[in-house]
Amino acid sequence: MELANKRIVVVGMGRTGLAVSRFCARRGGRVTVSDRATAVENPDKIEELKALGVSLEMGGHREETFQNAELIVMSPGVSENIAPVRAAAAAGIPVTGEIELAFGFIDIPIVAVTGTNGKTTTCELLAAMLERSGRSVFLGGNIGNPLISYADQPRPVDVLVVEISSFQLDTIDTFRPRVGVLLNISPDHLDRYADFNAYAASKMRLFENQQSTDTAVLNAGDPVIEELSAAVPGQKFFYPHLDDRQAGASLSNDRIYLRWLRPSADQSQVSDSEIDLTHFSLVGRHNRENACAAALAALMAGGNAAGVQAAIDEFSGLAHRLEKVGRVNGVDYINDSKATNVDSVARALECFEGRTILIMGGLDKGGNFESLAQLVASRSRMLILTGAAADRIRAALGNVVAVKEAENLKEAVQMAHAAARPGDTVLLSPGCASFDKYRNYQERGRDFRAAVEALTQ
Ligand code: UMA
Repeated sequence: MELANKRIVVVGMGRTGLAVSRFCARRGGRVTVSDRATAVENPDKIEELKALGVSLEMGGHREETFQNAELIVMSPGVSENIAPVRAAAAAGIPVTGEIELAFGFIDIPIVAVTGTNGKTTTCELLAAMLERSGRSVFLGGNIGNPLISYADQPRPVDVLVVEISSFQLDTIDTFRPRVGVLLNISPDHLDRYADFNAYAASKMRLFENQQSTDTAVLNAGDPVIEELSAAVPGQKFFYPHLDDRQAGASLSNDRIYLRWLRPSADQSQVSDSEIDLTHFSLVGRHNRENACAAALAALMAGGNAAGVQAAIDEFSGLAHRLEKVGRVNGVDYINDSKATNVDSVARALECFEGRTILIMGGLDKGGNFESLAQLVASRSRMLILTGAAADRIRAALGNVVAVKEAENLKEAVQMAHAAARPGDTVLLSPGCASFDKYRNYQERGRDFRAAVEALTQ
């Protein structure tokens, strides 16, 4: 795509908007970045953009700016439904997203991972598997490192591993991953989508431009994926049950059995590999399933079984995802701040044998908290609520468990400390976004860790 001299409006000035503005301006685009906020997160970056000739429109999106554009590039956190974008699209002005824009400038095979939960862990594991197989990798996308930053300063790598959110898929047009991985689809972001079907359809767009020679790695244990996968055009590899399928992965307690097709010029050769999970340090069946998906994708993207095994043995997990941040008086404190939807709270609760004191709350994304009732009743001694969604969660779960309410996370941790008995687990698994009180889930997780550390000071 030719960007020189094009009037480009970049919508949103977060990480994506900054990277897109830089990219377009360096290619001669006449860029305006428009943000509804009056102040931005990275004021130091403003000078850099100004030096590149980028105009800044802060404190709102002006209809006229959008009508004047020849191309509009959305940040994923901004809905295409906002009025100036809708009006511009109706006037025939092209509206795209960062992933689509980046894709036009990239000619290295892309392995893309989406799903409601587990994307980041799977991407990190997959990248490690490829690296331990001797492949060089760029890891980016929704994980926090915009894909366009790779297109801006390409380095010679063998594979791009890209985490993709539904928001990012909403603005694709030709984006085509050679290997697409879909981990699961459960209700999330219902504050942005009309309903669950619209959200699920967005996730399935990962495969819409794939061809028969491309690969789709699909979770057969997810009923929504099972139903929607018939329309996937590429070669399908299912996990975590092989059944009588020709290829895919089958998971038992401590082993993954992989049957995969080695792509070759004339015909596909079937290969069998086994991966030992004895030293895999992540808890929960969902993480072993994620390992199946990562292993299949790694093998299809040029990795080998030895590299997959080495990464499985070495992987130590990620911060804010079932991360143990302390043990006080025989009680474990677990930071699962990344659990921003209801399904991820369920996965977390399933991981702990003993009783939990569960801390939930934050900004409500329209989740169905009632669906947690059985698990909370059987696994939790107490539910401590904090943040904007507290009333809705109390209404949904208040009849199955003792509920307390805390002003903030520090108070929630102190309450949990007072109520916990040795052998219990105090689990922060909010089931909500963090934006009511924090800039992001990482900040919330760090606040939780600090409150736990303060218990022993
Ligand atoms: N804004 C407007 N107008 C609006 C709404 C927002 O101007 O109507 C502005 C805000 O004032 C802010 C900017 O848009 O300045 C924020 O844009 P953004 O939310 O797209 O944030 P980025 O920093 O660009 O981060 C995005 C992803 N954020 C979202 O999808 C919400 C990051 O994923 C991603 O890491 C980053 O791009 C790089 O690719 C975060 C996320 O929460 C981790 N993702 C969701 C998830 O994983 O569930 C999808």
